[in-house]
Amino acid sequence: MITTKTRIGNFEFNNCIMNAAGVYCYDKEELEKVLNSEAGTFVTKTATLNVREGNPTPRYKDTELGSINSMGLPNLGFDYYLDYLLELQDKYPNRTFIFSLVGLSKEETHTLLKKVQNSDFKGLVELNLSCPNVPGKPQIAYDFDTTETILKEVFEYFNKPLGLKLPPYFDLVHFDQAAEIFNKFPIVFINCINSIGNGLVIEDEKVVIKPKNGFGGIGGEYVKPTALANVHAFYKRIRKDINIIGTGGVLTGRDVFEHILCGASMVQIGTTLHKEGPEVFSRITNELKEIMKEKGYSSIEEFRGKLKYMD
Ligand code: RRO
Repeated sequence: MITTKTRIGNFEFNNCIMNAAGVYCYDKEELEKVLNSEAGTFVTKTATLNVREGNPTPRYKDTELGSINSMGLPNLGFDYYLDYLLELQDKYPNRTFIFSLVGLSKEETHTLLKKVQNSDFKGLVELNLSCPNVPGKPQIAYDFDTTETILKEVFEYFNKPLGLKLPPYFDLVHFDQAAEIFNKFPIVFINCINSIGNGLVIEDEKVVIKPKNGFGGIGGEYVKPTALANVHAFYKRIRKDINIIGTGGVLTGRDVFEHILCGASMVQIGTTLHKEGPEVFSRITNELKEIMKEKGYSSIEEFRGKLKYMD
C-alpha cells in the first residue's frame, strides 16, 4: 500500500498536496471545492483585519510558463475566514486547516494574532511575511530586523501552532541569516516560496496586468528551480522540528516528488490549480503514487530530504 500521508507539527493529513494561498480560497464556495477534493487540506486567502477589494483588474494572468499576479490582497476580512474555520472544525474534528493572515501594519498583525489566540481555532496559522503586491508596503521577510522584531513580539503572547510564508531568497548568506532568525522561535513550519516578486510579462508591446504598470508576482513553471532551492536550503539550515511546506512550480507528480526530496513535508499548488481546477489534486496525487511505486517507496518519509549530491 502506497500512502501520501504527512504531518505538519502534531497534525496529520491524509495527503501531502493542497492549494497554495491565493488560489481557490477566497470564499467558502471555493474553499469547499478544495475541501471536497483529494487535497490533504486547504489554506485560506491571506486575511487582513478588514475586507479588501485589492488592486484594479486585470490583476492575474496565466501565461504559457506560469502566471503573473498583482491581486493586492483582496480578501473577505479576518472574521469571515475565522467563522468558517470554526464551523469546519466542529464539522470535521479530525481534520486540520490552515488560516493565512497578515496585517497591513505590525500593530494590525498583532491584533489578528491576538484574536486567533483568544479564539477556539485549533488549526495551523500561516503568517504571510511575503506579499509582494501592496503598493508602498515592502515584503516583510526581506527585512530581517523587522522579521525578528515581529516574531519576538508575537511569541510573547502567541502559543498556538504558527508557520511563516516566505518569499524566495537568492543568496546563500540570506538563507543563513533567515534560518538563524527562524531557529530562535517556536515556529511549526515555514512555507517556501511565495511568488517571485515584481516580474514583468509583456504581450503585444503591452503589460498583461494593470496594477503597478504590469509588475507582479511570478508563479508556475518559471519558479520551480528557485522554489526547490529554497526548500532545500532551509531544510539544511532549520531545526528538524520545523516542517517545510514546498510551494512553486508544481505541474506534475514529479514536481511534488522533487519538493519532497528537497525536504518538503507538504506541497502546495497555485498556478496549476488556477489553470486546471481542483481535479488537479487527484491527477497529481496519482502521478506521485506512480513514481513512488516505480521507486519502491511506500511513504513520503522514505525519501523526504534525501536529495543526492555529486561526489
Ligand atoms: O494578494 C496578492 O497580491 C498576493 C499575495 Br497576499 C501573496 O502573498 N502573493 C502573491 O503572489 N499575491
